[in-house]
Amino acid sequence: MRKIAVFLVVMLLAFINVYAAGLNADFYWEPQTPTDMQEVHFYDNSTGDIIAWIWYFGDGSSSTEQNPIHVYEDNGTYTVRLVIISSSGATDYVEKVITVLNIPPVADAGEDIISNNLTVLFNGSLSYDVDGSIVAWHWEFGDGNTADGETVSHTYEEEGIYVVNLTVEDNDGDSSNDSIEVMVDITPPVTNYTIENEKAWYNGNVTVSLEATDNLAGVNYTMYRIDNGSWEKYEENFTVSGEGVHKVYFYSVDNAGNVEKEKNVTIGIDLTPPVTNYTINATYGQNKWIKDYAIISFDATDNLAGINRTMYKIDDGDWEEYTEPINFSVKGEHVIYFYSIDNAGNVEEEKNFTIKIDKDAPTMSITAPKQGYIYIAGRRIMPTLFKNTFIIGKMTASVDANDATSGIYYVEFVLNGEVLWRDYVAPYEAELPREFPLSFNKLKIITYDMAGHYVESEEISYIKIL
Ligand SMILES: [Ca+2]
Ligand SMILES: [Ca+2]
Ligand SMILES: [Ca+2]
Ligand SMILES: [Ca+2]
Repeated sequence: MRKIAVFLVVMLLAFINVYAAGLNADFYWEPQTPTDMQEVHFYDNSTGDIIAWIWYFGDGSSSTEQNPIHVYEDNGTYTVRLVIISSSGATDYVEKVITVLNIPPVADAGEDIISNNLTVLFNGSLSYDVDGSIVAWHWEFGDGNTADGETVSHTYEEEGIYVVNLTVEDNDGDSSNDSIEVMVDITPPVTNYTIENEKAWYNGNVTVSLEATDNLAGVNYTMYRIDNGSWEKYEENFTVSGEGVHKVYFYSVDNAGNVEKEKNVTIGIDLTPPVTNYTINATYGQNKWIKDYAIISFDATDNLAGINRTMYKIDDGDWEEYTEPINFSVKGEHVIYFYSIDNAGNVEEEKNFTIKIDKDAPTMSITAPKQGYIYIAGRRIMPTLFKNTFIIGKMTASVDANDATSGIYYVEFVLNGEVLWRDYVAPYEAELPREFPLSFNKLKIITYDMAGHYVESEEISYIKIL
């Protein structure tokens, strides 16, 4: 009963106060829903003859300015009370509830990553919360696995491109996220070379082009080196020159940093034609005339690439490839042409030699003395009865000799087993020696050609008188 009475008195007084002074407390603020980092402008909107304002911001701090500015240190819901006092000493107050918002955190998962290792490090330390602190980092690695922590590492099972998501949470329970792309590439690029008309040996400059491919990250660059030269970055096709055996080394690096194992290609350049020599195996007579046949062989040598083939041609015949020694027995004079080609395609300048073959014996007929006649002073007088030959006085033996191929070398007159005379010049003759008073003789005449063939006469038996 007493309490109610006091309450009614207070209410009455208040009513009288307000009514008496026309006092009415009111305020508003900007911005309507601030964050805990923002300045909140409170504006007095009260009416009456006010001489003092007392603000209670609800977080333990206060102000006596008419339009104070206040910053809340933490988000939350605060009851703000404004008390006003009039010049007559009357008071009034009003309370309003202000909601101060948290600022959410900012997630930063870092830059996109290209890794040449299955194990990748992740760093979320660039994430921040301006009005508090980050209390949790949650990673989703894009392969179904997750982990928690500011910095974490994850080992992928296979290469690929993964989207990694980081979610951070601040001390007020707000969260945000950020995604990066992670390319895991552990396979080096593959570089291949191209040489037009590739072969073992070349007889000129060789142009080499390189092409590299990569599975994921792409090719960053390709390097090459010729022999012991310096490594060069490959930009466009290049030329290998100079006689010799060259080696070109090359490899590529991908954008993940995977380095291909060095490869190489051997390039042989041969600019020198081969040299061919010939050998003639034969029995030689005079003036390089060969008796019966010749075995012709060619021997070719080459500085680098080696002999591909040796070609030969006889007179106006067709070119043929030399494979084994040639047994050549065509009579007469012949020109043999030849050259070789090496495995690089260098062609030797054509060379030739002449070969002369005689396969036939000469022909011969004795013109004097003829068997079965009587000769007197060199003149044939008459035939004898039993083919006996009688020569009386001076007598010259003579022969008609011919050789169609190599020609006559000489005619040899053999008397009683001993050489009487050799005649090298036609007419072929020998004077028979004089005898006293008489002698029995045997004459044989042999004709030789230039190649060494010969023909022998029958033995002529004669009785020489004087
Ligand atoms: Ca925050
Ligand atoms: Ca790669
Ligand atoms: Ca050569
Ligand atoms: Ca002959």
